[in-house]
Amino acid sequence: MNENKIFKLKPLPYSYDALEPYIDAKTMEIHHSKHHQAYVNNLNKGLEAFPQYQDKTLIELLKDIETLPEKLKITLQRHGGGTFNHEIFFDGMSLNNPFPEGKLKQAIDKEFGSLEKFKEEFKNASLSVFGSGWTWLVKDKENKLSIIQTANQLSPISLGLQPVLALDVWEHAYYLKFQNRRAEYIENWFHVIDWEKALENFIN
Ligand code: MN3
Repeated sequence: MNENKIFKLKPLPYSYDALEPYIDAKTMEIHHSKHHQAYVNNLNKGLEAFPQYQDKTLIELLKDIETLPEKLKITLQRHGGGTFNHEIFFDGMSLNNPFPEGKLKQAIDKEFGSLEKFKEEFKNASLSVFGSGWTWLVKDKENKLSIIQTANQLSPISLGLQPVLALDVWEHAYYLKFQNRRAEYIENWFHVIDWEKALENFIN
């Protein structure tokens, strides 16, 4: 494969320990350098046999997933989604922007009633993901917000939805620190949502 066509692991915009004490450095290191890297590697491997698709961006491939040859479609569902979803998740965390503002705050108040009610609904959705998957705050083409779950690594992009916030609820995202206590992981994640990044996702 041409060097330029190879997808690369997106670096974290902060250090592994930047989200302590809410998300621990060891989890962040393994999650990013092992799990996320493996999705990127497998995406590149899966694309090797399809040179005619190597000029496309990851978002284009995920959007057009239904038009892809079956084998490539599976690669995109698993490893393309895995690559993209983790970028949204990791880029969406910091300790710097703890409250929603502007248009996103208005949209959350309109759709859910308040930030607290949004959190309650998001938490319940995250607790009820069965098996491995994700919880998302997404917007549709009319800018309407909703909370959805996706199984495994299916990306909202492939459903025609724009991700605003992503929470990884695969056990690898929290097991080292929280073991089976997913509720505690979710509560801690609320402290590290980067609401400015979420606003950027919402208005773009
Ligand atoms: Mn993960």
